[in-house]
Amino acid sequence: NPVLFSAESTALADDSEFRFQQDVLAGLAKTPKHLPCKYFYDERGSKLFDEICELDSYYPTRTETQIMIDNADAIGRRIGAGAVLVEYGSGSSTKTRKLLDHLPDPTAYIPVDISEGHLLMTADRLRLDYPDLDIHPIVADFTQGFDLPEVYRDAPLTVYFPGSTIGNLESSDAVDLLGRIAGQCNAQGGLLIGVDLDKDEQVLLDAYDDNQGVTAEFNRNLLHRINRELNANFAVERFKHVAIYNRGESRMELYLESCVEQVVVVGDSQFAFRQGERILTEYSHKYNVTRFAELALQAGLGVDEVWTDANGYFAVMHFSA
Ligand code: AVJ
Repeated sequence: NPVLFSAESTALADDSEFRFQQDVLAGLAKTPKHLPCKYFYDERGSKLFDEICELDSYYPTRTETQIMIDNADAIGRRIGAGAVLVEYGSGSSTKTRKLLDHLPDPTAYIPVDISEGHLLMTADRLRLDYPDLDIHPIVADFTQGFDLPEVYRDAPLTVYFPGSTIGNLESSDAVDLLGRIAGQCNAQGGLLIGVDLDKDEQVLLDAYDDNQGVTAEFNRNLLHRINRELNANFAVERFKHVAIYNRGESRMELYLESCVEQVVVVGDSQFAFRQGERILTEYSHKYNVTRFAELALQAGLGVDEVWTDANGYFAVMHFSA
């Protein structure tokens, strides 16, 4: 029903615009200033992220994809027949195709993403290539929880959470989210998750501060989005992309650093920046397999099987509740 659908998506859009505004105003009022990384993914941000994934220096996508290809049969067997696959943060669903191609007779694919246009376009493309699969996109911020269609209640449900997006969360938030996933996947189902592993610092710095400046543009795009959607006046060229590795916390930290002392207007509010003051825009935590398994266990998920690459850069892990 097209009328019902457009009414629903308008309500969602209004609600998410309001939340975006609240989160930005609250984040810029904090010391230190902080903007949630989930807001990177407007249309332009989703495209820039896809460009990052193509960079030679950005090892996670290519490494994870290769792990999926090399172990497709074993992963398919682990997930089993007739599965409903729910993907958290599906983006362009590129890795999912490798998975779908090796699943025995999957029932449905439910991509969940915050970026509506990108999600619906991806779903349409998938429908062309997988005509027998029930494809049911859900526009949602998966960190806030969402409802699954009732029809699939009795099918084995696997949550697919690739890309090491879990690395964006601090450990208590990661445990909370893994706990909700544990509640979603039933006894015949499980969780298949991509986890980026700790590694040589220079490899990480090259991946998060690429020499073509794509990651810098991806980071600064958040300010363009705030200007456009929240009536703000960030002079975007006066903020520079900074990527540092925090060894104590095993994480990459991305910032936007003010090049000068300046005042920025966002709607009815004003925010002062000192020269060199940074806005934290993203954490990307790096784990090792044991530490991640311990974290998941706190959420009631037990590890079944782990696949990695020869360099030990990345892990794909299967868990059951
Ligand atoms: C999509 C969160 C997995 O942390 O590597 C890439 C996002 N940020 N380059 C990551 C990202 C900068 C990415 N995740």
